[in-house]
Amino acid sequence: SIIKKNSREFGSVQSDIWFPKVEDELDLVDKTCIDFVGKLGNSYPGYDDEKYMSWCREVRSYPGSVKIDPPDVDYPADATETWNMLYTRLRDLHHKHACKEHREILKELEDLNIYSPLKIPQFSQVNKFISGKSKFKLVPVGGMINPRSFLYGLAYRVFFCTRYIRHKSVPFYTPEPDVVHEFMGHVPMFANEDFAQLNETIGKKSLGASDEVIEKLSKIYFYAVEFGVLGDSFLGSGYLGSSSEFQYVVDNKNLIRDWNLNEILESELVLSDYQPIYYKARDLLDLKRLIIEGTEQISGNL
Ligand code: NLE
Ligand code: FE2
Repeated sequence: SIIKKNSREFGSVQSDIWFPKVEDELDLVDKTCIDFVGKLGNSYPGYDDEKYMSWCREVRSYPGSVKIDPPDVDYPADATETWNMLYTRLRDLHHKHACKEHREILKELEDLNIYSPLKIPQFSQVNKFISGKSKFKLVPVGGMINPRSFLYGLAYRVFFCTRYIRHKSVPFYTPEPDVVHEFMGHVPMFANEDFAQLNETIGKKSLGASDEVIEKLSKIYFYAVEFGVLGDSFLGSGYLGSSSEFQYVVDNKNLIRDWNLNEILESELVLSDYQPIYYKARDLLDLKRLIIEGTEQISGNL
């Protein structure tokens, strides 16, 4: 097999598995998404709402590129109402329980009128904001892409991100990433340099990695970024965008354990229900340290 060597940006990553050598090559990753509609059939929320389904299909099919921000999405009134209702509920929970880094940036986003209960944020404005802070940027995808492609993005400070919104009939929890999950969960933290580094660290270890290492990195990402806890405040995007799971984790602190890499690597990921266990670090810097050490340990001689 051909050994591709990348000596330009990542020192000595050597692998015969394809990986992007420069940011532009991220446009070539496989962005096929998990087909929740196909999987759930007529129990998919909104299945019979033809207007909603065809609007979603159109938004999801936009072929994103790292080279240019997408044009703004035209959100129908229904979508904005769902956003408004969830934003209002979540804001209260965020105010009380989200970690201070997340709270501070959310406030800044509101002060700049990039975030508001009245309109769903647009990539153009959000990208201007976060790229000024940490050089992270959102690039549109249609749904949940495969872990390898997703992690490859993080290596270049690119966050593959959805732009449709969940259906109004089942708003409080969804297994699928949507704008509520992305904007209320993930996005604010990308303005934080330590968090950006933590993500980039996981991403860089994925470049050209074996499937086994990709699976381990995904678990670390999952328990740290999607469902992590910092001391007695909350960081995980997986519940920061879900008013029902957010309340659940706040009410069930007995489910929160100290970070434990071996346990994490042995666990099975739960993708369509509240988590049975959450892991915590002392604070963001502690989590960053745990990620650097953990990813080092599993990718060892990469
Ligand atoms: N369960 C989350 C929510 O309802 O916002 C979405 C998780 C996406 C990975
Ligand atoms: Fe997510």
